[in-house]
Parts: sequence; C-alpha cells; structure tokens
Amino acid sequence: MIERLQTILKNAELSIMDAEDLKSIDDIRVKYLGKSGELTEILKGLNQVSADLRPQVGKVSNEIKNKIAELLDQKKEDLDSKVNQSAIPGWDPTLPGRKSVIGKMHPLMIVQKEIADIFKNLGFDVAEGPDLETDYYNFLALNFPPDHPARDAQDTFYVKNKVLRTHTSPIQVREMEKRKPPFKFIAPGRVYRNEAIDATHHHIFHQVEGFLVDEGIQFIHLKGVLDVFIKKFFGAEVKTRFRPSFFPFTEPSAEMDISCVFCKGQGCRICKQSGWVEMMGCGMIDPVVLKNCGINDEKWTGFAFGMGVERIALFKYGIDDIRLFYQNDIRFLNEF
Ligand code: 2U9
Repeated sequence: MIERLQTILKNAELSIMDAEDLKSIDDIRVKYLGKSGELTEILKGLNQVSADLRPQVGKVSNEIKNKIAELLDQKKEDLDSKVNQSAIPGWDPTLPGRKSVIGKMHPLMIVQKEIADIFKNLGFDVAEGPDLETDYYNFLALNFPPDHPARDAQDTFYVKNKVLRTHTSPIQVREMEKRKPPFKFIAPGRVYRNEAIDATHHHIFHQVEGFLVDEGIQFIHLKGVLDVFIKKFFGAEVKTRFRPSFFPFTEPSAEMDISCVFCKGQGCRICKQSGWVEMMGCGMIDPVVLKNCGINDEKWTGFAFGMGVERIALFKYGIDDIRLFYQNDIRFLNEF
C-alpha cells in the first residue's frame, strides 16, 4: 500500500512538472485529489486496511495529499506569473518598482497658508463663502453705488443673475449677519475680475481679507496689526507706511507700503528706486457697511484690510510674472 502511495506521488510529480497550462493543473488536481481521485479513494478505503497498518497508511496518504496540493499551488503560481509576463510585452516583474510622484502644495497655497497662520496666531478665525455671489453681497452691502464702474460687465463676470465674486469681502458681510460682535476673522479665497492677462494681472487671483470689529477700535489698532503681520511675514527689519486712499467700504481708507525687501529700502529696479512697494489696502469699516450688516455702528467700530496673495508671493519669491503661477509647469512648481 505504501508503495502504491509512493507511485501515486511520483506520477503526480511528473504530471505537474509537464503541465503547461492552468487547465492541466486543474485536471491533475481532479485526478489525484478530486472526489473520486486516486488518493481520495485510498483514504476512503482506509477501513479495509488491517488495523496495525492503518495509522501508517493514513499518515502517509495525508502527507502525499498535502505534498501534491502544495506542488499544484506552486505550479499554478508559476504559470500565472508567466501569463502576466507575456500579457504585457516588455514588462519585467523582477525590476524594482517606479517611485510614485507625490504632489505638493502650490506656491500660492503655501503663501496663503503662511498668511492665514500668522493671523490665526493673532486670534483671527478663518471664514469662507461661495465663489458665485449675488449683487447684494458682492456690491450693494459693501456700499458700491448702483452706477459704480466695478459693476460694469467689462470688470466683472456675470453668470445669469449672479456675479463671480470680485473680492472676498462678501464673506465678511455673510459672517457679520450670522455673528454678534466682537469678532475678528480673515477671509481667504479665489476672486474673479474681467481683466486682460499680463505679467501683473490675471482674471483669477487670490485674496486674503481681514476684519476686526470691537468697541473703541481706531486706526492705530489697524496699523499695529498690519505692522506685526508684515514683520512676521517678511522679517523684523521691514518697515511699513500708510498713504491715504479710497474704497467704497472703508472710511478713512489707506494703502500700506513696505520698505523694499530686495534692496532694504535703498532703491532698486523692483521698487522703481523709491525704496517702498505697495502691499495692501485697508481702512476703518464704513459705518454704512456695519449698519447694512445689522451691527450697531454707534457702539462698534472696526478695521478691514485686503491683500492679493499673488502679489505677496511675487515679492516673497522674487518672481516677476504672475502667469507662472497658472501654467502648471512642473519645473516651476518643483522650485517651492
Ligand atoms: C467688509 C468691509 C470692508 C476689505 C478691504 C481692501 C481694503 C483692499 C485690495 C488689495 C489688493 C484687493 O487684492 S486686491 O486687489 N483690497 O485694498 N480690502 S479694505 O475691506 C472690507 C471687507 C469687507 C464688510
């Protein structure tokens, strides 16, 4: 009996060695291990073997059964990998895998996050809002008169009866309607203007606007917060100065310049020899705007500011063309 079992194993080994496809493997499995396979038959007939031989015959039968199953599995794996190799011509599964390219943050998002982090550390919240806005939130609530040139279709993209927001200010209007003062938050986001594209303009760009409302807020608070922000962002040696300006939503309004980060205020090509570069707009929130948003303008005052992320990024990285940010040139993006 043991000899018969050894012969079965030998024959099975030879057949498995010769097998050239998966079908042959299945056939061999049925022939030896199937319900009426040779080995199964022996195991079924164990009760007819004399009692003293039975344990040994049982043990060897099981060992051979396991061995054949193992050889079949191994051969199936070999044939499978051969099939895969031939299915993809030129594919060598023994070569090391290719390193996958891991994405990273876009330079504009790096700068936007840096700006946001500085204000978050100063206690500002971050607010967001829709890109597609109503005329009310984008213009009217912000004190833009109905005939203001910014409302013209040559400056603003209209989509049916809505507008693609031209600034992130409507976020603040929506927040003010929801909250009760005091509050301070920033509103980062993408904005849209109907402009011709050149080295310093794009029809899509990013802004971070900021906003603080409390009792007794004066222009000096605005100057202090923006000076701290600039020193944290560009370095402690950078100076700030404020010039009068005009925006419909702030009164008084100002432009903030910083001493040129390239020549340290000495005068160069970038700052047009003046030693200063314009960085952002700001002002005290117009009481009309506060009133529009349901805030008691007798009790509360506040300041607001707005900066273009692209402009800040150009200065941070010493780049002279805004279009580079939108060309998805991997060589440019990998610099950051
Ligand atoms: C509310 C009230 C006031 C946000 C402000 C500016 C000044 C400003 C420009 C800078 C360059 C936009 O990216 S830019 O073109 N922004 O000069 N923005 S004050 O003032 C607000 C905002 C919301 C309710």
